[in-house]
Parts: sequence; C-alpha cells; structure tokens
Amino acid sequence: MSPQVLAHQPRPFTKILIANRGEIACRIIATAQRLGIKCVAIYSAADINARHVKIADEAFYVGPAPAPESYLNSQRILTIAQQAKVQAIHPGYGFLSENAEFALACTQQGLIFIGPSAEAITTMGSKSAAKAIMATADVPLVPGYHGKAQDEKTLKHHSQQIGYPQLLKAVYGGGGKGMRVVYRADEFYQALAATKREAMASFGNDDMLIERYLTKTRHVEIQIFSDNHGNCIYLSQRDCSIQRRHQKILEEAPAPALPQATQIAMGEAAVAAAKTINYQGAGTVEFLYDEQGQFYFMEMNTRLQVEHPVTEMITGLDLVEWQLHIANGAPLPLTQTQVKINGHAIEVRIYAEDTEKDFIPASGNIAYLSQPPASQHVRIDTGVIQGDEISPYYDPMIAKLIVWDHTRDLAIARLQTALAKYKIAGIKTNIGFLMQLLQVPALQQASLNTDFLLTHAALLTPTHVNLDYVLLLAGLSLQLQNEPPLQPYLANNSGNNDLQSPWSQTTGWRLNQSSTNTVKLATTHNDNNDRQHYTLRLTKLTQGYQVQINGQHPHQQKHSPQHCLLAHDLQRTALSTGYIISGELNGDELTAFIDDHRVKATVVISPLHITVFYAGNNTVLCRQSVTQSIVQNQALPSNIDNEFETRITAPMHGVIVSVLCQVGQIVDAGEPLVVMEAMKMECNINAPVAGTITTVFYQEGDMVEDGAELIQLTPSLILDNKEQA
Ligand code: MV4
Repeated sequence: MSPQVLAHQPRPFTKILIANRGEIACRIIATAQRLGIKCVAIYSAADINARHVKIADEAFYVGPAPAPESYLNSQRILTIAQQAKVQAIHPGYGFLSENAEFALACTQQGLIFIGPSAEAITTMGSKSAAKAIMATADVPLVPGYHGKAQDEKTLKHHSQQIGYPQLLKAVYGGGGKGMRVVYRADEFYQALAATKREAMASFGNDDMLIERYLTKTRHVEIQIFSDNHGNCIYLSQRDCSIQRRHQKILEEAPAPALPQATQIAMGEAAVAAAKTINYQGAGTVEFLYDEQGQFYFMEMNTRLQVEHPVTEMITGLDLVEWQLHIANGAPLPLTQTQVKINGHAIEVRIYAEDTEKDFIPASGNIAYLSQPPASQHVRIDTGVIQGDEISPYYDPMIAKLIVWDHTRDLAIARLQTALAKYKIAGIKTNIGFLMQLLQVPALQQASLNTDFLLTHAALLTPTHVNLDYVLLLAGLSLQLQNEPPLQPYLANNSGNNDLQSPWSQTTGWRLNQSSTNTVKLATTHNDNNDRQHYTLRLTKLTQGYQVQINGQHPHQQKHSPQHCLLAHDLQRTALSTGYIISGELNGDELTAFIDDHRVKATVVISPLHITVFYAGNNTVLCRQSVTQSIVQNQALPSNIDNEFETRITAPMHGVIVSVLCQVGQIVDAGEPLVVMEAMKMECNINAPVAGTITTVFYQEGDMVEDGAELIQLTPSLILDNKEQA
C-alpha cells in the first residue's frame, strides 16, 4: 500500500439508505448497524410490517406494492434519501442495483451509490460491449460474433462461420430470456426472427450475438473486489450450476474439483476483466466451465449477488462491510495473498413455491416457522418471520440457508440436518425438493452441470410418505391437544376451565360415545381437484388409543417376534384390530408410539389444517370436523352426525368470482353455490347435500385461502332431526 493510501482516512458513513427489501435489506442493515451506521429503510404498501422495516433505524413509505411504483421508483427513493440526510444508498441486488441511470442520479445529487460507476454498469449491461472489452483483456471468450452490424446477411454469414449447435443471445438479455439454440443452418432465419421478437418485447432492443453452444458446462463465477486505488482481488469461486430455468437453487464455494491452475487462471482473468473497465466495488465475473477444463467469459454482474454468503463463509469476510469501506474511498483490506480459503460452504434458496405444480410461486401466510439454530456451521439470511405474508408482488424467496464445514461432504451433511429442522407451514415451499436434491448421488459426487436438474428430474419426485402414520400422528395430536395430562389439570385447575370443556373441543368428541372419538381429515386437493377423506376412530384404552382408519384394519401389522410383550401388544392382541397409539404433545413437538414404534414429529394445528412434519416430509391435512351446531346437538342420533360435511370449503387458494346462493335459501344436492377462480381456471363449488344455507362467508372479489370455509349449509335431514328433538 502506498503512503497516500494509508494517509487517506475517509470519514465513515453515519447514515445510509437501503433501496431494497427482504433478506438482502436485512442483511445489509445487520452489517451497517454493527459498524455504527444508521439505516433508513423504504417500504411499499405490502411491506409496512416487514422485517427490514422493523430492524431499520427509520423507514419511509415509498409507494404502492407493485415494484415499478415502489422499489423501482428512483425519483421517490432519491427524494427520501435527501429528506433522511443519508450519505449513501445501498441498492442490494435486483431492483435498481444494475440501473446505470439510478447510479448516475445518485452521484449527481451528491449521494454515494454503493456499487460501481454508471459507466461500468452500462458496459456490462451489454453482452456485446462486455465481450469486446474482455477480448482486449485476453479473457477467454466463447467463439462467436458480437459485432455491431445486425443485418440478416451479416448475422447469417457469421452463423455459418461459427457452426452448430449455436446460441442466439439478445445483447441486452437476461434471466434466460431472448436465448435460442440453433441446431442446423436451415433453422437460422426462423430462430433469429423468433428470438428478436422475444428480445424486443422483453428488453426493448433486439440486437443479437451468436455463440457456439457449449454443452455440459458448469456455471463457475468469481467474486471480485476493486477499490478506488487501483487494487483488485478475487475471492475464490462459486459453483452455481444447480439452477432451474435460470433460477439458482444451490450454490457452493469453492467450486468443487477445480484444478488449482484453473482457479488461479480464472481468478486472474476476472481481475483483468475488472481492471480493464476501472471497476469499483463488489462484482462477479461468470464463466462457463466445460468438460475439457476450458473456461469462457459469460457475463459480469455489477452488484453484490444473492449467493455472496458462501464466499463469506469460506473467507471469513463480510462483503457488505467491504462494500461500505470501498464506497467510502478506503483501500481493500487485504491483498490477494492475504486471502485465505477455509473449508466448504453451500447455500440453498428456500422458495415459496409449489414444486409439484411446475414450481409456480406460492403466496400466502407463513403461519408457522421453525428454523435450525444458527451457529458457526449454519447461517440463515431471511427477511421474514412467522406470521408474515409472502406477497405475489416480489420474489418468493423465503430464506437462504447457508452451511459451512471443513469438507464438502461434511457441509452436505450439515445442510441435510439443517433442512430437516427447517419447518414451514401455511405456505408451500421447496424444502422437500431440496432435501431430495441432496440425496442425488451425482450432487454428492459433485458431478455438476447446468442441465443437472433436467438430467436427474426422475430422482426428484416426491417421496412416498407413510400416510397411515401421518394420519395417526395428526389424529393423536388433535386428541392430545384437547386432553391435557390428567394429573397437572387436577392439581392446578380448581374452577371451571372452558378449554377443558367438551364444548370447546373440535376433535369430534361426543357425549353419547364417550369412549370413541372421531377425527375426520382430508388431504389437500390434488391436480384433479379431488381429495381423499379419512375418518379415524380413536377408542380410549387405559394407555393410549386404539385407532381405526376408515373403519379398516391396518394393512400389514408387523409383529416383531423377538420383542418383549409391551402393554401395547397385549392390548392389541386383546382387540386384534387397528393401531395402538399413545404419545405426548409438548407445544408443537409430538412424541408418539405407533404400536411399538417410537417416533418424533412436529405438528402445527390451525383452525382449518393440521400440518405434520414427519420423517423429512411435510403433509398438510384439512380438518373436516363437523359444525359446532351439530356437535352440540346431543339429541342427534349418533349415526348421522359425522356423515355429513356441512363445511363447504375452498378447494384452492383463489378469488371468489360469484356467490350463487344466499342465507336461508334451500338448495339441492349438486347445486352450484360459489364460483371460484384460481390460476385462470374457474371452478364451481356445489352443495354436497340438499339443505339450507346458514352462512355465506365471502362475497365476490374476495381472496380466499385453500381450505377456507365458504358456505355453511345445514343438511335437510339434520334440520328435520332438530325439529323432532
Ligand atoms: C451459454 C450456454 C452455452 N453456450 N452460452 C444462460 C444464461 C445466460 N446468461 C447465459 N447462459 C448460457 N449461455 C453458450 N455459448 C449455456 C447457458 C446456460 C446456463 C448458463 C449458466 C447457468 C445456467 C444455464 C442454464 C442454461 C443455459
């Protein structure tokens, strides 16, 4: 370091604005506050109660929920920055982070944009400009054409020169859009026209470049850091090959099995790339790495990336701290040789999505959230807490789970353990999918390429869950929830306690069937919009319960002959039917005996659902209890009560298109009551039996959750009985 650099002691920032939301806003705030910097958050109408707003020192409303009106509203954000008197703006990733105009506007208003110059952003935003610059820095490029001339003849000429297969790429493309593989010369013109149309629609520019299409490549990227004093270093690599439709799912550092010489050559190429454009701050240079061990420049991202924590875990550095120092004019804290790489880190992205329905983003409430404890091995970056909504306006990422250990194998084991402890209910997530992914031998052997998920799709089908067990655990939990341990109750409660009252119970408990309780459960709707219904009959034994599912005996009772005869065995022998279960519920944690098998599960009980986390699976069951009025009607003959489902529930999350009935109306079985719409498909909700509408819970335009009660209908038969009673 030169004496001048050492002499340069910039005054640290005291207040910054974070022009972002979610986990990255929280992550930036954490470092800034640790450094004594005050943080100003911005929030859209959807984020008033968001975690990033709560942890910030102050926060300003930025605009309505849609991103163009809030987190992309650069004018409004700059106004807030002036009003809040911040010195700098951290853009995070996404939103305005790679918007050159915004970076320039910040600078022009005397605010420091925590990132590179507008010029560097502009250059790297064009794939052809980036390639042209990289060529001057001797960074290896995929053979192809990235010239200015865009007439069909020129493009066709270069297409012939390059050979096939080749890839047409939009110069301003991103996210896998505006890209097409051309396998034969005679496909060229048609592919060109289609790709140009797509590019024009998506990016407002249809300039193209052509590259030789490389197959079986890995995505390996280099984290670089440059200061304003001419220093630039690289911080190992990350392998981000495991992605689905250009959405990264798992990232790791360092890139596994990369020869030392390649690590150095790639790192130095990335530094050369950054130096050529006078880059400042954090950046990532992406390469394609092929089976021959060659690497090629793909693009440069001029921001802090989502997956930066894996680099932090293996270097022990805080990259946001570095960004703040460098933006403030300080020199890089380390030289290249001082950078030490230790162990292996893996990150998985936990998304709110339905992995069984083509990974469509899920939105809704995180009704339950239980995370593995953070440690030197486990880090969780998240912007949500239990009870928060995942709104449809923004990226559905719930959290990043990052693990570290001395070796890749140990890190995978850590990740498996941590994922098993990651429990979310109320919204669909990809956690089960991630657990399966970690079981794939090719993943464990680091046999990676960008087609990984396509190649191994067959191994990533949902695992078979023992539904009997899940039903038993659910039934037992509902039973235990309403039946606290006898001794403590007698000891501690002397007066009336409504919670103990049979009228408060929702398990289907009945006065006139004192020893047998009925629990009705149903699976959530499948693709064909139907569900399986189950009736569990629990008969109280001296210890635990004897349970029948749908009145049937369990399929194959496994008796272990060597096993000593336990009380359970004796009772089962006596009854010679059903399962014998018992257990204890401590909060959400259930310990149960199912026959002789002692198992642990987590159960989350809500008014409409019960979610059972068991053996790495998460099963949501709908509670199909009968309505209170029927349960409370002691005069009802016991044989009809449970056979009628009078709760008419939404088969899916969606919008009420129309309500076709009103309170008091007498309807026939099969008569349509409500029309719902979800994912652009309409569906009628019909009366399951003839009866009288007693309650209508929603009106046109309302949004309803899957399983929400829509209509209450009292079956005619029941009314008749009531009148008799
Ligand atoms: C490629 C390629 C093969 N050959 N270029 C995808 C995103 C865009 N930024 C560049 N991409 C690719 N460019 C040539 N000449 C394969 C991909 C590619 C890919 C790259 C990184 C990570 C995942 C990918 C998935 C499909 C295709």
